[in-house]
Amino acid sequence: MVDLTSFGGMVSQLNPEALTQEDLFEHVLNDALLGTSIWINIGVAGFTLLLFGFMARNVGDPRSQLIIISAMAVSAVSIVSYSGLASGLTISFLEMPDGHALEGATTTLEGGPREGSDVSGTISLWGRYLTWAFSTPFILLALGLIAGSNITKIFTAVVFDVGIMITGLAAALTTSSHLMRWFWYAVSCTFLAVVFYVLIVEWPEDAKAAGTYNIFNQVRWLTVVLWFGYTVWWALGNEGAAVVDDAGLTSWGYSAFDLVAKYAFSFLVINWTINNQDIVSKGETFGATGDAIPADD
Ligand code: RET
Repeated sequence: MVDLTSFGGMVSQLNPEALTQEDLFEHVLNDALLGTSIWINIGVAGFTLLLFGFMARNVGDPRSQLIIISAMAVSAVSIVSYSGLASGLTISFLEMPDGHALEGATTTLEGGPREGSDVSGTISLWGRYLTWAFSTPFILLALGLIAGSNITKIFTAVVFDVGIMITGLAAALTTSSHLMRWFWYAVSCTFLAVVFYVLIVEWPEDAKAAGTYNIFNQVRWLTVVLWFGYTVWWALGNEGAAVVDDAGLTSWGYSAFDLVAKYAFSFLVINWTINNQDIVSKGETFGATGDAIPADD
């Protein structure tokens, strides 16, 4: 008896390894959802970089400049991140392991020399997780500096933050076992809990002492809510439980979060810093590793 499913499976289907970077580049460019989720963000990141540079052109206080540079670095990394995705350098088709909702899925190439061909797998924009390891520390540095944190807490937040992103990258790229994908995800969430501890428990106290509680409180809640959103979105998207199984829609979710978590965040931080340079550079222990206030000489 002819098994029609396996017969269907014989219809030419490309192996992800057979794809060139050009296939990926063209696919992203020609898939409307995927393409806009990437290219629009390159434009916004570039625009915000120019805007923030212009806004801060007269800031003379070095500590305020450090906060502003840190917030601007988020946009700068973002241009690199999205360019990596757009060029096809940091994206891949992945064949999901047994038990994953998209096991056996195929994707039709949207453009380029092999337009219309089916590729086995779903597309992963893993370059996002990689570059978050470079952009999100700047968000935390800006938050820590505003809160008047000591170096130890800033270091703790940044180290675990990098851990979130690298283990998130591992979760995305693991194809050996469905369980291992979620194991990496759980490790990543544990690291997130450490960062949340610093944001929710430690820094608010420091910010009260520094007289920056109002702005700190605003931007840390924006951060906590959105970072939680990224975490949930991964679980729902095509790389997680695939409740949202379309790669373009999943990507747009992250891009929408990015617009607020990066650019609205940076705008609030920079705008406040420009107008409060006196408060920003006031604390004598800012950046210190101990609690002691240096004695007067
Ligand atoms: C992943 C999946 C694994 C579990 C967790 C995640 C959290 C990601 C976060 C991303 C924040 C990104 C930002 C980017 C702006 O440049 C990696 C999605 C916990 C918190 C703010």
